[in-house]
Amino acid sequence: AQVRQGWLYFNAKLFFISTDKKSWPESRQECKKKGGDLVIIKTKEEQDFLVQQLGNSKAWIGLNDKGTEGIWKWVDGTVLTTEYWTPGEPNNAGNEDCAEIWGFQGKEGWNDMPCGNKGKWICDKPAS
Ligand code: 2F8
Ligand code: CA
Repeated sequence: AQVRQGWLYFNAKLFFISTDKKSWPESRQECKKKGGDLVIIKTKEEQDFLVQQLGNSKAWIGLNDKGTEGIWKWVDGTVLTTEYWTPGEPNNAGNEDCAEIWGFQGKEGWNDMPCGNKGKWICDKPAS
């Protein structure tokens, strides 16, 4: 992908994958500081692109069910339509209200995790 100041250009959006690790709320703040937000994934193309970029790692995405258990919402307030959970997820294994994306081979997809856990994160913003 084309790189612009640390952001990756793909399908009219810019994506930033951190190397630092932070909680989900802290990760979201970092994205906002850079003029974006945690990533919203609505197409298979974007999902596959991010899995490819992650390689054998994982990162927070802009999806949570903090408001109502089991009702997953994107950071822009929209509800889930197309879902890319990894098989067996979300399992709320110990109060898991925030979502991450796995690039792990054979387990590609989303997983719910405790929001306070520290992980890498992915931001997006419009390319225009
Ligand atoms: O096996 C999937 C399962 O793996 C971990 O729990 C053992 C994850 N939790 C943490 O890493 C804290 C779960 O979210 C995940 O569902
Ligand atoms: Ca889980």
